[in-house]
Amino acid sequence: MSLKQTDNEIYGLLEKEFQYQRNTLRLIASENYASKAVMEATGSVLTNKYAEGYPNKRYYAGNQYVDQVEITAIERARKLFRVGHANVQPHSGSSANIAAFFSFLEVGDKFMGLDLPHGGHLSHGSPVNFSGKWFNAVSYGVSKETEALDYDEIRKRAIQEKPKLIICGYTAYPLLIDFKAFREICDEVGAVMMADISHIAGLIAGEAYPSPAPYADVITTTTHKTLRGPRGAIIMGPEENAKKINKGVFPGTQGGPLENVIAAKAVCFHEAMQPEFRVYAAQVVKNAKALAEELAARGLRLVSGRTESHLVLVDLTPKGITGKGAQMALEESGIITNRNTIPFDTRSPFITSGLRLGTAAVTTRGMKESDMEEIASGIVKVLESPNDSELKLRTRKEVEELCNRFPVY
Ligand code: DSN
Repeated sequence: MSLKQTDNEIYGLLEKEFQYQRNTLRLIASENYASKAVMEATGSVLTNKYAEGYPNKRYYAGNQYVDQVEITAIERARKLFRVGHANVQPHSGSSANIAAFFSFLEVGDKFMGLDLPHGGHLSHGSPVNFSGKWFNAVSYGVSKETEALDYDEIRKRAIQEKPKLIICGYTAYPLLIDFKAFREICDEVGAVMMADISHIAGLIAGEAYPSPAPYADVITTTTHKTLRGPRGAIIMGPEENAKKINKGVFPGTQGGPLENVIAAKAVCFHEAMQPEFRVYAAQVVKNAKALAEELAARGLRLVSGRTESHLVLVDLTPKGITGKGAQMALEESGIITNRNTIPFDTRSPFITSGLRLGTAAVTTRGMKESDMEEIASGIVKVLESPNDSELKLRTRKEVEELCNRFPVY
């Protein structure tokens, strides 16, 4: 029986979400629209199969097709990211990061990551997360003046702290990362170099952003952000780290892999190898740059002053509105964003002084630089009058018109 016949309640909610995703502007930097092919693989019969272990070394019988799917995903990930080894089993970005830590660290070991309000991720050492509870996490920050990474300061901090592992790759950092500089710092202090490329994986695959592959000992990434695949993650690294990485995932931190999602990861890697994906990745960055310029021209202050990636971080302090207030007013206008801390934020992560915007999803819809002008204009008008109900209604209608010009699915 179909979902509609079996469970009309959930069917109805999925229908509503489908229309909502179609008719709103999705500017959350970590979201995208996966292809129908990716969703078909995610909803496939592989959801029925247990496959603990690895291809040709499973703990359950009946994996002849599952093995072929997982091997295909591994081979495609290796080719796409030009790495010696790929483990495609992690369920999520945080699961991948837990596994990476367990591959290279013992509980209690010291590691260093970017501070959360400066753009780091929860799993990069936040005291409320496993990474900060089970490990001795120390942090580095961005420069107060430039709001960019200061590699001399990071080096000094690494020499002082002597961490066993250093993470680069972030959640809310708009500029390019100098992966070679991190390699040099890691070599100087004898640390493992871990790159979490969750946000920028699609840009790296499409050659619109430099790759850490020549430098990093271990690379983690989600597959659903700029890479436009299913919700999930992978871990990569040079061939010599294959055993360590695999043990960190299974049996270290996970049981049965989600082979349906692994099939969808394989589909997404195939899509990302096509020439049109390269065009897509370049357009994501062009759109983010255009959006940043238009927002700045309309008086918003950009953290780090600009973007070199898919995301734009806005400091709302001069506008006298909080991140939470801005997120709500924009949501009421059909513009979906997320509040975000900014470096040296004086507000809590629940309120925040910043707003994070990303162009991966709107670029998938086919939008270009000129459309970013329209989006920036709508955003700024709402932020200037967040309590104007008529303006929000009008903006919502304009958003729907824009979305109708760029349909998804
Ligand atoms: N929640 C993701 C993001 O939005 O960046 C990171 O896990």
